[in-house]
Amino acid sequence: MITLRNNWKLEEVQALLERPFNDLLYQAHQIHREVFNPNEIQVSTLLSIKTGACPEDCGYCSQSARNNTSTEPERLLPLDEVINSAKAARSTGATRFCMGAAWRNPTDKSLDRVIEMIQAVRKLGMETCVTLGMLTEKQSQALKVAGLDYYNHNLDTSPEFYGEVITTRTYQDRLDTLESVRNAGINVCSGGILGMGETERDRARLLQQLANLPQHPESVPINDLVPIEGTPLQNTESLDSFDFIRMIAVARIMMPHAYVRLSAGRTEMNDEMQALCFFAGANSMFYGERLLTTDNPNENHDQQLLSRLGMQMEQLANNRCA
Ligand code: SAM
Ligand code: DTB
Ligand code: SF4
Repeated sequence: MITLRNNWKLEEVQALLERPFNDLLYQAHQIHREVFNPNEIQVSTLLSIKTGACPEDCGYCSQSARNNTSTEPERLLPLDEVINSAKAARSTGATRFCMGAAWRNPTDKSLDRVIEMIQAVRKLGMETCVTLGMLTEKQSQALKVAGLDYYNHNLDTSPEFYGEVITTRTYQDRLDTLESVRNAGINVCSGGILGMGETERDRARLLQQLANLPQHPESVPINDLVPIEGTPLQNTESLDSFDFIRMIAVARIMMPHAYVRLSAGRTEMNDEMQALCFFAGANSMFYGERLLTTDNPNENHDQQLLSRLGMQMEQLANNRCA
């Protein structure tokens, strides 16, 4: 029997993270197979629809105007380019198309253009996700009316460590955006980044924040920091692989019905590590050789990996991806 909880205490989360590795993975995997088919993985493809020149100062990001990175700023992509990318993603087997924009928040005018993109991608029979920064209640409702399936907005880290990484928007701003997305009836996609120099306590606090939201996010991306030259975090020591896998397992235990997404950082992970992440409860990933501005494993590699593991890509139940 799976019970959903929204009252996790920090000590409980820390105790889970510190369980012997095999005990933790066994516990997470049992929950995983009670709720999901453990041999299926949901795949989404990303597209950066507006790149760079972002006014925010996120210390990890290639797209902040404050960071001196090699990412070239681009204007909002024309609709036909977005449609062509979505068609290409659909032909490789992706069922969800996620569009990201380097904005603090969208203006109403730019939101109208994104809404056209959402409607066009839906017409292709794909699920839609966008990540556009902060939203007002009214903007969230407009996205819902447009038929948006998921909104991605990450808490990124613990409330305590947050200020070390981002100063231009608060943790509360992020919680407010998540609330407006939830109130509008859009599925919530929210997770974080590991390996930014945070402590284990910070990682526990991130999961506690996510799991203690009034309703668990439907999708929880766990990103391993992609260190980008020219950002304040470029030389951060990488997180131990087992600590990363532990976070996947604890996310699975705390949010049993969420899709836990093995997100950025897969190019640095070997196949065995990814297989352990799937065993620990990750059942979603980004598919296609580009994330937003950085590389992801290519489709051939991922198809081979899934085939070696006897896993399949999840199909849409309602046949929207006909
Ligand atoms: N501008 C919007 C925002 O920040 O909400 C949307 C795009 S932003 C690039 C989406 C998410 O990508 C961030 O919240 C962060 O969690 C993740 N991300 C960005 N750069 C990353 C990096 N170098 N390594 C890992 N994850 C990263
Ligand atoms: C998320 O949590 N990870 C994705 C998606 N949501 C938008 C983005 C990862 C970005 C990695 C760095 C880059 O490619 O710029
Ligand atoms: Fe801008 Fe998003 Fe990058 Fe932060 S993470 S700098 S808000 S694009």
